[in-house]
Amino acid sequence: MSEFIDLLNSIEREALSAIEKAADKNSLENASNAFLGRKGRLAELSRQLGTLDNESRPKAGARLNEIRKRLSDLAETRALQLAGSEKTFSGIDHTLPGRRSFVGRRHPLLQTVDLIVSIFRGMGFAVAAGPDIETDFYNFDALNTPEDHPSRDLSDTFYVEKGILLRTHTSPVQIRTMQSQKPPVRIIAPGRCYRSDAPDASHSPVFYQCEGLYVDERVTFGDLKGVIISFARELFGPDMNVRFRPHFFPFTEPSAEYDFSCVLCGGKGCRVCKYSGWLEISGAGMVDPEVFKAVGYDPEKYTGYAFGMGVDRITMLRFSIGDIRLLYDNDVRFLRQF
Ligand code: 2NL
Repeated sequence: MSEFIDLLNSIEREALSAIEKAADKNSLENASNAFLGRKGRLAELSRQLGTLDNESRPKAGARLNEIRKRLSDLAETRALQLAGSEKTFSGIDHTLPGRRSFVGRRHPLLQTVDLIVSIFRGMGFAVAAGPDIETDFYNFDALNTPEDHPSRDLSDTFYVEKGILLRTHTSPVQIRTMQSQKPPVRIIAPGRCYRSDAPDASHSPVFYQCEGLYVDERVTFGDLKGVIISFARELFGPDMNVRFRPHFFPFTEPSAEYDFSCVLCGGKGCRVCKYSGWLEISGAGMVDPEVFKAVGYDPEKYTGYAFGMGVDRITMLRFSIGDIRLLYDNDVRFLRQF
């Protein structure tokens, strides 16, 4: 009798260790089958119970059942452990929330360029473009700018080498367009410009400008005023007023600077317009006959107007941005707001 119990005990130890050591589903199944299966060690011992005497049989049977229970519990626990470690091994926790993807957007300056372009397209203007690196002919000479004009100085203009520079306005685009096509020409030229300015709240060495040009027979200053007023009202609303003040530019005659009524106070006077009710936008005028000569247009036959505007200034007014440098820092915490 005790021999049989000893045998049971040793098989139990053997089985416990085999199940414990099983490192994957397959070896666990093999160990379970070897001891608990229909043709396994316990089944074999169960059959041998019949050879025991009537007194020993119930005790041995109870012990056998106890072992069977213990082993199948352990096999179950081990199977769950192995299933758990397999999940970790896959490296993916399907219950984690997803990562939010970063959605970019158009830069506020280019949003303003798009808006300006769409307004002028609506008035029949085409969009022209040209190189950022220019010659002094296209940037200055063709625009009737004197050889000794201060804007040509090294302190005002970035030179790449003698006679080659970063354009200080987009006028060269208009000169190139006039050289390559006959009137009528009705274009706007938006783009990046460069001036050797120390950066502060209202100056950046890189900035965006949009110029406009209309050349045909019998174009007048009245046409210019009409286009600028329509633009102002489409941009900032129907209550907008525009004011022209006499000025001088080498490339236009007569020339004017133009102001919009203050976007913030509507003309009543506030801090933004320095209590004048007006905001200076840029300059405009009738194209100087000298410019027409430089591009091969007959100044007796054609007249035209040209105007400029600062895209940065307009962007700052649209979005109430107080410092131009914010537009060039490319801090996403700032850019995300527009
Ligand atoms: C400003 C405003 C202006 C022009 C730009 C222009 C272009 C050609 C011919 C004549 Cl091709 N004029 N552009 C005209 C008036 C003003 O820009 O404040 N500039 C310093």
